[in-house]
Amino acid sequence: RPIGIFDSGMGGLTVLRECVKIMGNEDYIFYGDSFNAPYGIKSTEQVYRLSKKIVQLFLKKNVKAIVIACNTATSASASRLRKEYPELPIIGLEPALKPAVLHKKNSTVLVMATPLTLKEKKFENLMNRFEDQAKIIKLPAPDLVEFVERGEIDTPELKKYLRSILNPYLGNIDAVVLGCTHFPFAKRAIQQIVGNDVYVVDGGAGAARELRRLLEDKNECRKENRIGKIEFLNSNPDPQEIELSKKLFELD
Ligand code: DGN
Repeated sequence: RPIGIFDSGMGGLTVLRECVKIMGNEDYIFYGDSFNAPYGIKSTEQVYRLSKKIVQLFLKKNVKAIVIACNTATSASASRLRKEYPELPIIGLEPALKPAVLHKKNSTVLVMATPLTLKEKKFENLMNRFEDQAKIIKLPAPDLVEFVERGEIDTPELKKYLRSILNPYLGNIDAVVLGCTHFPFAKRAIQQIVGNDVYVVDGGAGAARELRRLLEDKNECRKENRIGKIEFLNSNPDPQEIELSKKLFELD
């Protein structure tokens, strides 16, 4: 049985990549909801409804687990969906605050994410857990999602945008958390701007490890040595969306 992974668009491909790295023998279905992107400026209820529709589609395709490869959709819908589908392993993504804070004592951590993720109670709780160990600054970066959705991950315009939002913090931060699954596509550009001394971290690899752990617990990991299949789906009927998904997935 396949594993379903979804995002509001292309961002979740960064998580799919991490899953394939450690479980390349599994089959995956990747669903990008580009037609309804971006999620980051919608209401919690709207994002929950969109996520639930995708979960139902995945269940028709008999998935054995689901990764909500979107920080925004995770904060808006993961706990409700887990209650509604208690048998189904549902893995979510959340800003990787822990490794960023633990990286260095008394550090200043910049969290880049969508406005909705930063506004949700879930993020407030996460921040409360680490607030006495680090100074945490929130930086909403909704336009970065749009750049990635257009396949722009290394253009002068993208770098200009990143410089404009990161400028006020340069020289004063120890770590940057990429709290949106679209952002690792721009990791190289972000690292270049903040400098190599700053630790730039995202939650993709951690989510992939959690998926493996849950499947191992249920004894549902594939054992055979094979190369798994990946099916790319998108809510936008334009075939270019699938082409872009494949292209971004294969980028390193
Ligand atoms: N990729 C999504 C996330 O991780 O929050 C957000 C993209 C969006 O729809 N704004």
